[in-house]
Amino acid sequence: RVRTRGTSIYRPIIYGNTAVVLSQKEREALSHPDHTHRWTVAVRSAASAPDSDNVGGADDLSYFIKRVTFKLHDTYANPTRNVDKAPFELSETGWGEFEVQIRINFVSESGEKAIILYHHLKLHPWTAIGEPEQPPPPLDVAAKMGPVHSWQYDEIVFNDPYQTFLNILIAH
Ligand code: SLL
Repeated sequence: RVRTRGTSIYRPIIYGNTAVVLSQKEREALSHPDHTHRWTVAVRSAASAPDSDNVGGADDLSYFIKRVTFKLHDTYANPTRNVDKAPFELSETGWGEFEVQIRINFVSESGEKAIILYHHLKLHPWTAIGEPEQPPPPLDVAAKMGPVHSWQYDEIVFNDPYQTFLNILIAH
C-alpha cells in the first residue's frame, strides 16, 4: 500500500450533545424515575449547512468512519456503547453531567489509528456568565428555556494518507 507524501487532508466535524428536561409523565414511564433529562450525544459532519432541528449536516460520515464508541459514566449499565453506522449518535436518559469519551475508528482501508475526543455532557442551561457559583435553574424553569445544546467544531486531519484512502475521501 502506498502512502502519499506531503499530503494533508481534513474532514470537518462537530461533536457534542443536546438535552431536554423530561416531563413528569415521561419520568414516571422510565425504569429510572430519578432521571431528569433525555440527551443525545453525537458526531456529525460539519461540511453541510446546519438546519434548525439538526446541528451539523445530515451527511453520512460512514464513508470514512467505521465505528464511534461512546464511553459513558460508570453509573450507566454497559457504559461502553458502540455505534457502527450513521448517524453516529447515542440517546440516553440521566440525571447528571459527566465527561463522555468519544472514540472514532476509521474504515480499515484508511490504516489510520483511532482518535479520542472528550465532551462534557451538558444538561443544564447557562446561568449568568461570570457567576460560576450560580446553581442551575430549577427543572421547571429549565424546561421552559428549551433544549440545551453544547457542540464543538473540530477537523480530523489525515497526514500522508494511503492513496486508496485519499481517493475515498476525495470521492465524497
Ligand atoms: C459525578 N457528575 O461526577 C457526576 C456523575 C453521572 C450521571 C453524573 C445515570 C446513571 C443511571 C446518570 O445520569 N449518571 O443509570 O442511573 O459524580
